[in-house]
Amino acid sequence: MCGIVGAIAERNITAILVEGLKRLEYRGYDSAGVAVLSAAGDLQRRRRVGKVYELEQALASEPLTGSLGIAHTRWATHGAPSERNAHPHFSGEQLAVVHNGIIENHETLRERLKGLGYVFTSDTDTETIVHLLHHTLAECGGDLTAALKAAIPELHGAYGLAVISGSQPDRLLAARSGSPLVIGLGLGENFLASDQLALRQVTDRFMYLEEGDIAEIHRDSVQIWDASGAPVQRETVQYHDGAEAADKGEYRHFMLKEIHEQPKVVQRTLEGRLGNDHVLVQAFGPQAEALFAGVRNVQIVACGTSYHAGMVARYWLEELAGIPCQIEVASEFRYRKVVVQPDTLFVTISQSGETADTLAALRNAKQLGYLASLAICNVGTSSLVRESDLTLLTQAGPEIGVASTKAFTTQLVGLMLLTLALGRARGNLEATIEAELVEELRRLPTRLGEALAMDKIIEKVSELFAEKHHTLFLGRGAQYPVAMEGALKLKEISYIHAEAYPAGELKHGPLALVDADMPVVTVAPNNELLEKLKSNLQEVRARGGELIVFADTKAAMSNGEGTHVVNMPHIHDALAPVLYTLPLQLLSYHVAVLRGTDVDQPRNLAKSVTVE
Ligand code: HGA
Repeated sequence: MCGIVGAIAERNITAILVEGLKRLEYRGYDSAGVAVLSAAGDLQRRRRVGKVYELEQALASEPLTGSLGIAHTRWATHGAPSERNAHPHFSGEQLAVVHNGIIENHETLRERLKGLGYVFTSDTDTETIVHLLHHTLAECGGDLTAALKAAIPELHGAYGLAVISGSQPDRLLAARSGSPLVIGLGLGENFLASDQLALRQVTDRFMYLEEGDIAEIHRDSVQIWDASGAPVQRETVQYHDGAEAADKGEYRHFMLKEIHEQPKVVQRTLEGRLGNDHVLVQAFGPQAEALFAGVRNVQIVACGTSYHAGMVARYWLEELAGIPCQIEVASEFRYRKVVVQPDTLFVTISQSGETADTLAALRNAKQLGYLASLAICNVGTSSLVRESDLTLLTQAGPEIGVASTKAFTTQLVGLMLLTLALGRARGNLEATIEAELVEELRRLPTRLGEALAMDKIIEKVSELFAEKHHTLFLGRGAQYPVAMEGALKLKEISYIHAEAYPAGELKHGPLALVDADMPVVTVAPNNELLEKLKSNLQEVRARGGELIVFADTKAAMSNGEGTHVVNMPHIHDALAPVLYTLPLQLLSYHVAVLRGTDVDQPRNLAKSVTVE
């Protein structure tokens, strides 16, 4: 989290930095700041608490002009969101740093630097970096690049760094370990950012830094050293589309736009991956075919929404592919001793591919003897993808809304492809069933479009929630994780307390909470669990609870007193988790709009969780 932008050019770069920050605001937004070196050689900064808009206002009344600068939008980890803690941090009058990540040995460094006479003006871990660099600079005869190289080994933890100095105005320095950084290449000017999205306004050519890289960026050249200190070339990638992703278009919020993109991006995720009647296993990488035949177990590790996608996949993998599957949240998995079953495929799921806990879990897993690792991820250039043996890229396109929507449904599609590919490779999936599901997958985008057409009805239903403080979400089987995802969406953007339960658990405790002030949301596809689910719903009605049921048209459920049924298009049971996610996303969205919350950037959260 946190967003970094840097620029070195001939023209004034302040507006470019601020525009870049706006596009990165999804990564963190409790405060923002910018430092620019003026033509006269003064390093000046503006910092503000709040969103980038506040910084923009400050710059309107007190402008900064210069052709070298760095900027930052923050999501605090060390020290409260305040102006003094906002980046850039300075040491002396000539040196400025912005940082994404966490310096774990910041206390030791702080004590040491204080002992050397440095005075700290913030509570951040980041300030130790800039003073350490300042101190090292003297030892390196004023050579900023040499000083950065010498200081880096002393930093323990994760960082993406951008550094500028008034004493060496010809360079912008960058270093990456654990937090993504990309260089944007211009003509006679170059840029730096946490995400290429920030720089699409100025260039379409990018160079991604690898773990351990240090870069010296000049106006017309870039030099990179890898983790061993050896000079390296990184590939230049050119993009031809995708710039529009940072635009809301006709929609009021990015989240709504992204919800409505789902038929299109699910279609894209399927493209090139389906044969006539089977999944093309090569979609997972050249070694997939050979590897999948030997997979006897699957371990999935993920966080948040991606974890819910993994939970759905467990039902699929065991039921359709006959493969035992375990799933765990990455922040737990990475810190416990696990027993690895022989021939286990280790699967990670992440939208950004930079999720710190998931990445750490993958790195641990590599030491533990798993058969191979597979990343299901939305960003092809991410660390997770680069460090995994196999990859399936979801084709959701950039997701800006902090609450994940299209990333989740495309992950589900990727996981269904995996289920079918593994089921066949293991000889556990009948060819006719695979062919039927492939056909259903082809129809899925149309079904999703039909589900989105229920928007007006769902908007009306959302009024039931506007004044409520608590809700329950119920589901059975693979719909239980869908209920969990529905509850998470509502929490994230409307701040209503929401809990999900497998419907059969209701009577074991949560039923005690049900009364007229606690709406109960249920997803009810037309499967063999439907009758049992209907009994659970009776249990709720008998306690005066108000029910909102998203039900298959064939489930024969109808409106009644205290029961609001929204009929959903009929769909094959195996794909119901994808379809039933959509009405729950729309419900949360409309409730949040009614309550007037910040839908795209909910409080206390950030996109792409690159800190632990
Ligand atoms: N640790 C730094 C940067 C935080 C960060 O990267 N958040 O995503 C701080 O607290 O300012």
